[in-house]
Amino acid sequence: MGKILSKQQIEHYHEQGFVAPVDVMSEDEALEYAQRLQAAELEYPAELNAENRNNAHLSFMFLDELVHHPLILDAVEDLIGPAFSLWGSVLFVKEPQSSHFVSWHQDATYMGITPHEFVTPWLALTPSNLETGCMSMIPGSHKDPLRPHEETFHEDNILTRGQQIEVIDESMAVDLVLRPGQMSLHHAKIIHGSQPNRSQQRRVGYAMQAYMPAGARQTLGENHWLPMRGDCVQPDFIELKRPTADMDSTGSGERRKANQNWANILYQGAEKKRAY
Ligand SMILES: O=C(O)CCC(=O)C(=O)O
Repeated sequence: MGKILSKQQIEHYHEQGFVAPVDVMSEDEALEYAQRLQAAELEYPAELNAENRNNAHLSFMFLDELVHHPLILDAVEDLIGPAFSLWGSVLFVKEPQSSHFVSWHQDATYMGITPHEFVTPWLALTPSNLETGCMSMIPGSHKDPLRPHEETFHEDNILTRGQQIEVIDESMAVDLVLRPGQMSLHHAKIIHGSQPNRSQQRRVGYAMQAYMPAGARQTLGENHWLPMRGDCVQPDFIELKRPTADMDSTGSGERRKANQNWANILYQGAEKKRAY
């Protein structure tokens, strides 16, 4: 038994590459966070539109709260040990009846972080199911070497390069159905993706992407980190500061810096570049 996850859940993560569902908060609490997101979108539309959903925890207090949620951090500790920091976060929003999807991919491919032992908690703020376009995983695929990804730049693909793994046995896929307030945690190398949202409601997932164990390093860009637990300091580590109020100048500056670094990393060697 870990701090929060059972022995079976921890084994499942290491064997299958993911664990779900894990209860984090009540459904009502999660829906309140979804409402806070909508209020922030109305107040600061340019800061949270479809092209600007990376690292918003550096600018918004309710997201800073989520990336520091003790239960989420306890689960992360159960999987990667007591010392870790946060690389970044992504709001994955699919509007009602929209065509946006996430192709089969492995996070470790373009993130530039080694070793490939980082973990992403994905918290559902609204229902995530077959109709709204939940994530699906190929169990055990994190144990194989990274697969080649074709860069499609498909306009409905949410990923930066529309990168996708061509040949997948989809009959193996496991769908991660989550109620608001539940999370999944997935491994850096697991093959995963998601289908469009065919429902009448928004599908909002908050990916804390990702928590890095001590010793992990960025190899394609600058080492920007938000320390979380234990000692993760390294010589060229650039510690990001937390916001003290929504859109305060500290947080906004830190977010700009982190997003620019991300764009440099995620588009390295790409033929095209999107606005995010
Ligand atoms: O939200 C989705 O549908 C996909 C998210 C994803 O690929 C990730 O969190 O790594």
